Formats: sequence, structure tokens, C-alpha cells
Amino acid sequence: MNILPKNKYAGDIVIRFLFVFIITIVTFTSVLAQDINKYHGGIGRGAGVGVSAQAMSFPYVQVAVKVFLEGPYSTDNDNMSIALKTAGFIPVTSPYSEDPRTVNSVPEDVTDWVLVQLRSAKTDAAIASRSAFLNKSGSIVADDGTTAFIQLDAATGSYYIVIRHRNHLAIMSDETVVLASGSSTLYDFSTGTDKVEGADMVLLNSGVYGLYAGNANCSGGVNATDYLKMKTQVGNNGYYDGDVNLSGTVNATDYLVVKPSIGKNSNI
Ligand SMILES: [Ca+2]
Ligand SMILES: [Ca+2]
Repeated sequence: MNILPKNKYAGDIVIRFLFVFIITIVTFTSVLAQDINKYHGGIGRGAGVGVSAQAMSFPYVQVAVKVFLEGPYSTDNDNMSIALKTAGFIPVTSPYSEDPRTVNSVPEDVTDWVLVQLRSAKTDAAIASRSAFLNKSGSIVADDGTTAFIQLDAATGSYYIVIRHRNHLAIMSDETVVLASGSSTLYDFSTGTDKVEGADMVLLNSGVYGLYAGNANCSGGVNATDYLKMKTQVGNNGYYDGDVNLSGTVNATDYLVVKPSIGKNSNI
């Protein structure tokens, strides 16, 4: 007989609690969404399938870099070979496990995929990694092949820029570079060894520097193990790490490219 009023009272408490809880969740979600849009300007590259870009916005920065690879570089035209692109050997999926993304097609005038990374301190691990295309004139470009900057998932700030290639020695900027989401200033690695940590790149042409070729096994140095890797691929046509001049074929010419780089190391 006293049970009904007690239960009714308890029921009211539960209903009131649920009402307050739901209002709190709705309010919190709304404020959070406003903050995200305010911080990221409502623009992001992190949109997933079936989710609006605005709802999935992440901080990003624009990076504009010029860099040359020794293997495919030619002094004749101050450009790099696009033999792999011409032959249709460049895969639509990036070879770098840090960002193995896939594009619909490889754009024109591309030399190869490279991996761009950002570090907060020289010896820290990368805080962002992005696979991107390197075109024949040394620009790292977006997937359209012409936009001369790319986006990486990081908040506006100062970072060291790391460039990796699957059969060249990695480099890192000697200083931090200020990066933001709405603009980009070109960091030109090709103009001098003072641009890189350790001050070591190979002289390709008068006043033009690039990454050492010959790192067929994608390690931290060029040595006999790279020859051994190439040896297993000699005679093959296609996308091979032993093809250090990116000609589309692994042969004696690649041995000659490796030879001057023997003993070079990159601790990046
Ligand atoms: Ca190596
Ligand atoms: Ca070759």
C-alpha cells in the first residue's frame, strides 16, 4: 500500500536524472562541434566515407618542398627522369608503410612516390607522415600533379621536415620550418648542403644538390648489402628498389650509381 507512492517517487527521480543527463550530453556535443569548427576553419582532409568533412576536421599544415633524387637526375635539363611513369610502373598505392595510401591514377610528369614527415625535435619520432608525388622538376605535389604543396595532419607550428625515398638516403631540414594551414613557404633542399641536418647531400650540378642514390635496401646507409639486394633483381623491368636510377630496369648502370655512394650514411 505504501509501495506505490515510493515507486512513483523513485520513478520521478530516475526520469529527472535521465532528462538532465541527455541535456548535458547534447549541450556538450554542440559546444565541442563549435570549438572544432572554430579551430580548424571547418576545413579538413580527414573526411571519411559517409562522414562530412566538417564533422571529421583535423588540424593540418601545408608543406611546399623542392628536392632532387640523385638516381634519376639529369644535368642535361636539370630535371629528373619520369621513365617509371612513362612505362606505367609507378603503383597507385604508395610503397611507404607509414602512409600506404592509394590514388586513382599517377599524374603526369611524376618521378616517383616520396614520404614526407614532420618532427617536433630532431631526434623525435615523426608526428606526421604523408606519401606524395615528386615531379620531374623537384616539386612535391598533390595528387593532381600540379599543386605544389601537400597537407599533413599536424597543428600549426614549427617542424623539421624529413624526406624519404625507397632507394635514396633520407634527409631532414637543418632548421625548423614554420608551417600553417592557410599558406606555405617553399623549403628548397636543392640549393645547398646547409639545408640539411648533417650537411651532406650529393652535388648534382652547379649549385644543385640532392639525396644520395644507391640505398637499394632502404636502410640507413649505402654499402655491400645494397649490391646484394640489386643482384637478386638484375634483369628485371618494373618497380624495383634495385633500380636506383629509376630507369625501369635493374642492370649494370644501377651498379655504377651505387658505387660513389658506398660508405654514405643517414641517421635520419
Ligand atoms: Ca642500404
Ligand atoms: Ca636502372
